[in-house]
Amino acid sequence: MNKTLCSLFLGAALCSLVSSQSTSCRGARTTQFRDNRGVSHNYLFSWENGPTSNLNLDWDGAQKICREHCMDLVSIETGGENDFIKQRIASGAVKYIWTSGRRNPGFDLVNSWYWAGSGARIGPTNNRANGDWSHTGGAKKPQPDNRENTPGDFGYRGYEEHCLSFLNNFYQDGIRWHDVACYHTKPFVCESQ
Ligand SMILES: [Ca+2]
Repeated sequence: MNKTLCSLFLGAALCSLVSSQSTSCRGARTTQFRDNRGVSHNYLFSWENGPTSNLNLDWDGAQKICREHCMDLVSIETGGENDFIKQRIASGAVKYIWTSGRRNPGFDLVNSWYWAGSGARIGPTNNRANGDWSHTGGAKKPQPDNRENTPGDFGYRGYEEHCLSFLNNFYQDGIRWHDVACYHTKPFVCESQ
């Protein structure tokens, strides 16, 4: 609600209370990172920001919190940005995080990945140079493997793995990208575009 409408319907005092409680777009602890192209974006690491420090959310819930801060889940655009995110995961000893990476359910594992935050496509996943996919996972297959939706694979539950997470050395593979079913709850990283 904008200020004028708010005053009209709620009165100035209540209006100012409402506005002080909608902390959207300000108040969150963010960090700026400037990539090698000279582009700067702000990042919110859920575990470093007081009100979100203990939150583990599914992908939709995490994206909703980012939106409330006028951000999106993080989209990786450069190797430097990828390293920056990984360093923060390592220094916070965070087990895993959500990014904005997505694949539409039912679409193929190779050509259908994109960043929901920036709208950019992720290159074909069968070229290992496109991104930071792990060489392994719960079923000992290179990522993305859609393991939870692959009958016979370890941990099969019939859910598509169509969200992109960094896992922190889960499979002795360092901090790497994995396709994960979106219902899992995790800390998250938001980014302002
Ligand atoms: Ca997987």
